[in-house]
Amino acid sequence: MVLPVPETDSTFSNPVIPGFHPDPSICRAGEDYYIACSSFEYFPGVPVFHSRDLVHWTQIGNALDRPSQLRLPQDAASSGGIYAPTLRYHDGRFWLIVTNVSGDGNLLFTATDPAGPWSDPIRLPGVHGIDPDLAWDEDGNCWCTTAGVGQVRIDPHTGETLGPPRRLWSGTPGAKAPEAPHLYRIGDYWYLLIAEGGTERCHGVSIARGRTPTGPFEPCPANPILTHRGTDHPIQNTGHADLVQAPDGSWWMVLLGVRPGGGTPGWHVLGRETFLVPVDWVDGWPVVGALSSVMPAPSWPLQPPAAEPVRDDFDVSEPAPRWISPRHRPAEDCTTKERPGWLTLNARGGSLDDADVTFVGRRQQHSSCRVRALADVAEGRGGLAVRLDEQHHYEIEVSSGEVRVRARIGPLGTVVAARPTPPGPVVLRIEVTAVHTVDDARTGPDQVSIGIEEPDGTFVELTSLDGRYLSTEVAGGFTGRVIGMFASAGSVHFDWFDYEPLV
Ligand code: 6LW
Repeated sequence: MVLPVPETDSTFSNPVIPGFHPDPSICRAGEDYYIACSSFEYFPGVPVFHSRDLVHWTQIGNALDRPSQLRLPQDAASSGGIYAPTLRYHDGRFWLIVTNVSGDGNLLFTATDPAGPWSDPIRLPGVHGIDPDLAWDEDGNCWCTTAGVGQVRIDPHTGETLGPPRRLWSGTPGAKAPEAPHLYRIGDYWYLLIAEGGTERCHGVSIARGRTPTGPFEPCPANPILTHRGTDHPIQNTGHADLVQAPDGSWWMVLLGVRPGGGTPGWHVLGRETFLVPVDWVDGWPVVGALSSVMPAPSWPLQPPAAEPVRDDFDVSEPAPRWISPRHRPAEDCTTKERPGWLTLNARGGSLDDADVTFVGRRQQHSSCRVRALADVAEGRGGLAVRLDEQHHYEIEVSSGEVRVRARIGPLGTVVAARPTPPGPVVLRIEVTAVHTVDDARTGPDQVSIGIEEPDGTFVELTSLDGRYLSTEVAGGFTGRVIGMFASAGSVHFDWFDYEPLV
């Protein structure tokens, strides 16, 4: 696991958006940059970030925060739901196009403020495939390009397709899964950027160019212009990129990558994260800079935001945009209105093994972190959990009188520790510690220590579990760990939730 290196005034640290933030799409409006990422089965969906320096990003909302925008049925699979977005700024408006693979297919949204509200969806029944892209030509035609690299002209105001679909490019011969297309008019050419090789260790970025938005396109002789396939680079699975030009004329690429820990090939637990790398242009082709965890800073001053507070004390009317839930989150299930200053979770009935669990969590963004929460279970049962999906999660569950730790790994789910606990609110703790012994192939990426705190703050560990079983290499899927609170019966009230990065 490559550990983040604190930035200096001449460097920045990758990933620029750590944690489960895959398939980044970027646009610029004046001096402001925005990124949108995939969100799969989670509600609200499509996190939107803002930056003024390309390096520091702050989540300003979720584009899909209403059921009328994001319909995820209970049978929506984990890693189903919302696939890759494209975010663009055109004609003074923001445009977002995504695919809901568990519902309505390709959907288009607009907003005047990317922080929201975003519109209700414009459906695109004539656009097939995932990873839809939007590009406008000088005549005002809007071209929608999709994975496999098909294309159709659309009316972005109605969703109507205008004209027949066409195939633009099949990618590099022998490379599978040409996807994540983005079309740009740069200089005298139209450039078609794609990912290929699949989103695992063979992932890469390739590009082609043509004189019109519909081609024909000639592949770049240097394809793939970015890949870490076949290397032991600490950042792997690099692909699914998007390009943006800064006000000073320089070009930059955002892309997804993973940071496996625990030796080679390693296990990644934070999902596919968003990275930034500079791009030069040579003979009309992009040349991507070397991607690493420490990068030379851009030429402009960096504008780091205030550090995120460790504690969320729920003294708010609505949960912050970082809080997400599987599939949906009726307001009455997760509210700060029942007990002001507390977050109340009203159990819908399912456990973490079920699709309808009442769970609200935030993405784990650091390889080592300490999570604590004060839970009052006088009216129910629940606690803290590290979740990848319904078949991969560790949790500490407390009810009046007993606390227990349960682990679910694939088909196996079992209580691994239990002890009596006195009545009354209790502080629960999950502490994730990255293991840095990279030469011990038997060592997973991290250890997950789970327990409670005595009234004097003394930590009583109930058990410590191997983190490799909550990794994508074990569980599969497109997401990453989400750590949060759950209720499995009745009502559970949380006074505060701490997320403290340790590394
Ligand atoms: C996405 C595809 C991909 O639609 O994985 O990494 C899929 N790229 O482009 C889900 O993230």
